[in-house]
Amino acid sequence: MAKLDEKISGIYQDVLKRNPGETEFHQAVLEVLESLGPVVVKHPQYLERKIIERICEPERQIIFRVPWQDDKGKVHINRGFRVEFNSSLGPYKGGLRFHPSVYLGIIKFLGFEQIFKNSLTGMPIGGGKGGSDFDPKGKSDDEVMRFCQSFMTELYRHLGEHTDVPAGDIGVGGREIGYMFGQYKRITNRYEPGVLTGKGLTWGGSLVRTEATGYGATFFIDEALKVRKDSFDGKVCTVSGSGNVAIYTIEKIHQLGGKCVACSDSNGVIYDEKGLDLELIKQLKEVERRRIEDYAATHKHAKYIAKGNIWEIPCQVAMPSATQNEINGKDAATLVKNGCIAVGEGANMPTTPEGVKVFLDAKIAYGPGKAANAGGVATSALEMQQNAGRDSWTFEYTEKKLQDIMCNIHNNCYETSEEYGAPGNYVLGANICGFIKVANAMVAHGLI
Ligand code: NDP
Ligand code: 2IT
Repeated sequence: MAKLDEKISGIYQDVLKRNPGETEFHQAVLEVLESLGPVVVKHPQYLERKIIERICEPERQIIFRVPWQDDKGKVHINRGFRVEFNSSLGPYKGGLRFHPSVYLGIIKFLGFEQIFKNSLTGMPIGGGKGGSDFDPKGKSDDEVMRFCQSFMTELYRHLGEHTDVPAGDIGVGGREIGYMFGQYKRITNRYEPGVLTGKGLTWGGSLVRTEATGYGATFFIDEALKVRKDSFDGKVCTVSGSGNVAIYTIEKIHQLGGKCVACSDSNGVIYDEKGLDLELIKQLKEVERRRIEDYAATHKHAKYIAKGNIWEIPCQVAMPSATQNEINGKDAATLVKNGCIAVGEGANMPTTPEGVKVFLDAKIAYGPGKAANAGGVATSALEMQQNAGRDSWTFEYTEKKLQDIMCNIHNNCYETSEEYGAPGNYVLGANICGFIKVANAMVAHGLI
């Protein structure tokens, strides 16, 4: 990977010093800063106006106590976060993650990535992220509801359709958005669909939002394959995770003629040589909230590999769709050795810096998360558009808009990579293209 430009290196050292212990945030910042050397040569005013320093410092960080009671009446205290990172292109926009591993460093890495991702969508949205170290696993519906109500009892005062608009992420889907929307409405006495996205279809949600991230990541890689005069048709694919993003990645790959043979959860991997039975996965994960291991109970020919490593299964296209740093340098080398020609990141920052280097050196079609998974937040912006116009669009119309957005993101990243002398390097393309738009808006808005 490129070395840090001398002028930028000092900025990075400052980020390390000012944000001790936040390793995921450091990683996300370094990856963007490594792309910016040639940009500050072309645009010296970014250094003069200290744009990079300002972009690395969230505009506002909110940390709060979330007390709730379980079904037995026992009291629990979790920590809630909302990091409002950058509002130069629009209201803060980004998901909420509920997972026991959540701490400030995770929310900041996600919020930082979100700034550039949202810029790439071409929609008027700034960057933010939030969440909690609450673990929804094994909790009853009522417990999840009480937690969401308590979380929103603090968060509501920071939200607004022109201020900050959260959505889902790991551990937050339609159920949680519903409970949070209900509590927002109750506290404020206002029916304001514009304060959250990922809503239910009968109360302000948009068709295609559920499918959007997975579909979008697949559209992105489809475009990258087209550049190489190739397609998904007949390709063997693996998709990590078995949540929202993974499920709709599998669905779109199958629609485009590919065959997904493996998916996973944090306990293990399912390998089905015949191609995954998506209806079964949806029933297990979306309806019954069970573990992926149960797939093999119905489909005896499939193999469940407890604690397995999905990246050891040979594939031509890999779509990491679970969590950060799930592909290390060794996994990346295994994928390339086994004939993988494309990697599309449905998850945020799923590849470690060592892994990214392997993919770039091998010159495979590698779509980094902030470009490849931008379809989710882009469709959230389409939901906001429909809410503002009190409108609702058809599935076909909305999906076509998503596809056009992903095609544009792909082309803009590709053209930027060419302009900066590294054609096909989507990491460079996405970082530079996402950054410049935000930087120009910040210059225009003055020193704030
Ligand atoms: P879900 O909660 O629906 O699913 C998450 C999946 O990833 C589950 O299968 C889960 O397994 C697995 N997973 C989560 N954390 C870990 C971990 N620490 N180790 C191993 N496996 C893990 O979340 P989403 O599908 O919404 O999100 C997946 C990824 O996509 C995340 O990186 C998210 O930031 C990103 N993303 C999501 C968007 C969206 O619109 N939802 C938009 C853009 C990006 P288990 O059940 O065992 O925990
Ligand atoms: O990482 C992401 O882009 C998301 N979790 C979706 C954010 C959103 O506001 O739809």
